[in-house]
Amino acid sequence: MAIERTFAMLKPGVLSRRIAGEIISRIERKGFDIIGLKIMRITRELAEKHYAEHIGKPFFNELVAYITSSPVVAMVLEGDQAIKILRMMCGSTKPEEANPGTIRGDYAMHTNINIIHASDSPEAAAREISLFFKPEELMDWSDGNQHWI
Ligand code: 3AN
Repeated sequence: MAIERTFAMLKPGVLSRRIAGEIISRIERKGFDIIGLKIMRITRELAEKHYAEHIGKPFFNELVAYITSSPVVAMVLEGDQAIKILRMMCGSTKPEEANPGTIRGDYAMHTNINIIHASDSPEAAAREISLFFKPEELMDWSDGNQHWI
């Protein structure tokens, strides 16, 4: 087993569409432990840090404007190979390439508003978790079901 933590974010629009519960439900059913969860409004400063790798790209300003435009749901998820498995569940960045059954494949039409973010590497996960959550906001818990997941 390789227990990992990953950062996930339901982007602006998800709360307005009333689909946050459905998406979180998929994540829970898969078997992830939700160890951090909050609704927040991302500041421009945080957006620029989070998307630092995209500074200078043609879509950067639009991306920051979008991600700061209304509240997001930020999460820290834990589980065996959590980073890779959550990325698989999200599907490809471009919704037209995301398979049906993935979150983007089922809920998104446009790359610039592709509804969910998930860390793409252990380094990104560590960086993003510390950007969005204080250590005391993360809760380790065990329900005795791990044997079945
Ligand atoms: P992913 O979110 O799948 O890791 P990244 O890191 O390449 O994809 O892109 C981060 C975010 O930037 C995407 N989720 C999307 O919102 C936006 N984005 C990426 N590529 C484009 C693009 N070509 N046009 C508009 N927005 C984009």
